[in-house]
Amino acid sequence: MKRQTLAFLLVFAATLSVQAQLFEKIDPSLTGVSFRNEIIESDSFNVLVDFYAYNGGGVGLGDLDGDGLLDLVLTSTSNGIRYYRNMGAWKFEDVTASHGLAIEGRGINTGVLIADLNSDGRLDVYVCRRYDANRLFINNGNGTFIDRSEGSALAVRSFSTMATVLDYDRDGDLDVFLVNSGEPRRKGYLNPGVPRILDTV
Ligand SMILES: [Ca+2]
Ligand SMILES: [Ca+2]
Ligand SMILES: [Ca+2]
Repeated sequence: MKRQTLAFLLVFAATLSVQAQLFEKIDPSLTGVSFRNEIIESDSFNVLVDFYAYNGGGVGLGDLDGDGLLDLVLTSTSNGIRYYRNMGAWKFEDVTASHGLAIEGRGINTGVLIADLNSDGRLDVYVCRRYDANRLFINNGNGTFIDRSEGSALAVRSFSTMATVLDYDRDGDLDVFLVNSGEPRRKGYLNPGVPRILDTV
């Protein structure tokens, strides 16, 4: 019995050892991804006045420029968003400002959705926000973006937490489902199709 127990422990330890090797932490000084989700508290913004103050940011992955490598979009509570282009070999370049994905002004960023929202074959970016409208960025086709929030039905002011997509009406394009901490708590947005997507989604 003791031998069986010892054998079990050895196998268990070996399994843990193998599992421990599955991931390796790569230092931000090597990857270039130094962005942090900072939550800057104040008298007017803290968990006592906003129950969702610690909701956190989001992580989006997708090949935004079509070079075959997954690019990275990170959002944060108090210090904006970042768009990191994947350069290969675990190197990333911050192209947020040069590629049209910066968000200025008030508001808190929460989840980020990466999906082809206008059905042109290129991934678009949708950022959920609190204290401001959600933002819709359409891919120009080369990994640069244009802010098409204004006039879009997706510029929702409902303290959104996260969005996801599904073809709810089975018409071949992606519709959006939003989860909010404000009202309405949940809501779906049907995509009317390519010709109208930039005006109303
Ligand atoms: Ca890429
Ligand atoms: Ca698109
Ligand atoms: Ca649809």
